[in-house]
Amino acid sequence: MKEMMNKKMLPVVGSGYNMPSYKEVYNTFSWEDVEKQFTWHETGKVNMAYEAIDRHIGTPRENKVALYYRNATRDEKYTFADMKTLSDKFGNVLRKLGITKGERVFIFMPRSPELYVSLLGIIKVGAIVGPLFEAFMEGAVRDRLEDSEAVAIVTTPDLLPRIPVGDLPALKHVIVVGGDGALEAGQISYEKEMEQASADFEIEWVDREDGLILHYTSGSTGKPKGVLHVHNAMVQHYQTGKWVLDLQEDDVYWCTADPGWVTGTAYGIFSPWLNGATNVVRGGRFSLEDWYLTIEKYKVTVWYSAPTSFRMLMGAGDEVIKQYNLSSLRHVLSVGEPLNPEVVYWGMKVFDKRIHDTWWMTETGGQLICNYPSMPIKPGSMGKPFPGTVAAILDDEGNELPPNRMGNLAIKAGWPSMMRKIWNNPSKYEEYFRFEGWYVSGDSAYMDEEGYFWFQGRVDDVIMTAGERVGPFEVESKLVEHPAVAEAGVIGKPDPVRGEIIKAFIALRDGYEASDELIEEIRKFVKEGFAAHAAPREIEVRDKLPKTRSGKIMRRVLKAWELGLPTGDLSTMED
Ligand code: 6R9
Repeated sequence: MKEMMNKKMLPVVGSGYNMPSYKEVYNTFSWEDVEKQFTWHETGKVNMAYEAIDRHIGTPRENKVALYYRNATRDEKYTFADMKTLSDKFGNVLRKLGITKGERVFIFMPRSPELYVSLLGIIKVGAIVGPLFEAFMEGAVRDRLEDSEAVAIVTTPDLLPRIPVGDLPALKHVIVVGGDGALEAGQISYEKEMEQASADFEIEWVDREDGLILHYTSGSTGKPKGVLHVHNAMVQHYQTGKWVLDLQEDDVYWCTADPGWVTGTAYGIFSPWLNGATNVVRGGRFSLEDWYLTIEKYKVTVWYSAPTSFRMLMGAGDEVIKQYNLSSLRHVLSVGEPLNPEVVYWGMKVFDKRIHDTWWMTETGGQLICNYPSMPIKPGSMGKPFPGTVAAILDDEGNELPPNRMGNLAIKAGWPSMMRKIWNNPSKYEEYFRFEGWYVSGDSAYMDEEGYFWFQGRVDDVIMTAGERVGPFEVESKLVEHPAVAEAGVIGKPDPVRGEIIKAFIALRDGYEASDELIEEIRKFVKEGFAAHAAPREIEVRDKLPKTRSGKIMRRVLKAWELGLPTGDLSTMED
């Protein structure tokens, strides 16, 4: 099967990247050299918000735009100086409420400048910030606030009904952004407090190992896990911003992720601002035209998005792209799910850019396996480990496997942005480190002879059919190469003879109708173009596939549907 994978290389395009050749730095790089660039290396006084914002004050970046914000009704910009003043003020608002270091303060609202100001202010008082997707319903909000014993939450009037205040004894303050409705006892107006707050603020210096952010992530069973990251993560956010995002002084950077997802904080806030980059934030749902318009309007140069979005753009056809001027784009990246080779080739065709895949997880806090702009890439591969980190494929006993063998993707423990705990759940944390010295990701992958890593699926998604191990991703990638297929999710369905058979759920592109002939044609397409044993025996057409808010196809939900089993925690599923 592996031999069937497309191993075509795409060479480096352009020059002048921050990162020299990968080979050159892999063996010489040290995280300690990165740390030395921060003053806290000597003073011991750390705060992420200081490094991301305040540090630029008094430098030529002071009046540079830190944040461009736009939604249906607002169009605004904020300099680094503005962000400092506003977050200092919000820090004072929180201090007045008595909020102190280590307490958990949540944010539950749509993307807006106030969200970013709040997040920085929370960090400035040394509290731990917990960002939530605005689409969470009451149960999801309750689980997270209860588990973390949050003392305050910043939200909007629309979302207030979804916060079960009465059930949350630890929750003392509800800060409401916008709206002129009457506030109830315990509710505080953001605008009123900000108006009165002084901009004279003394930041809370913390230890590099102190808590910074709590991201809840769903597993396949049980309640969501609270993944805790610490201020030290900045070392990774800073350096990956240099070498992976390739942020340079004049860049206008757009990360499309919501801060409810780790990508929207690590790479939507910390990494770009640590590097002093101009950050674009767009509010509202995905819209084809508005996405291209955003790139055109701000002359976005570096664009970080997810396969699901790229596939939607691809599915809409190339005509629409011609109506926009996207020539500002210099560097394009993807994360969250495997990036199908088809999408990479499409990117070459329509943007004349390689789309650089990056692999990492909520738990890893930062990018770990990437395609670097200064490195030849192989479409379909996640790339190579970031300098300073070691990745390997382990068997189920923890032994390292040779190239081309599928197994557990693991990272040598100890990179700067690694999670420091699972809130209230030490045994869950330890499960990740069950093989001495390794963090076991739960992803299944293999490494080729040249050290490129190839994603196969979550370990529990890998299919065993007639004695062959099949990674669902390879089959999905072949399926979306067919002109009629917009999206595909592939699962193993129990079968008395073959162990499992391959079943595909697909959504069709606009203009295609489901029919027996079309299904048979798609099956043949995979069989002949990829591998006979990997052709789905069953193909079912659906209007939409179940996806997380970050765009991941939820194979476990497909499987539960198929087997008529409970679907588990669905709080992160898209509507
Ligand atoms: C950042 C983020 C983590 C899981 C991870 C893997 C999948 C992420 C990927 C990828 C293939 C990539 N994933 N990036 N799979 N290629 N480039 O996504 O965090 O939401 O915690 O998800 O996402 O399965 O284990 P998170």
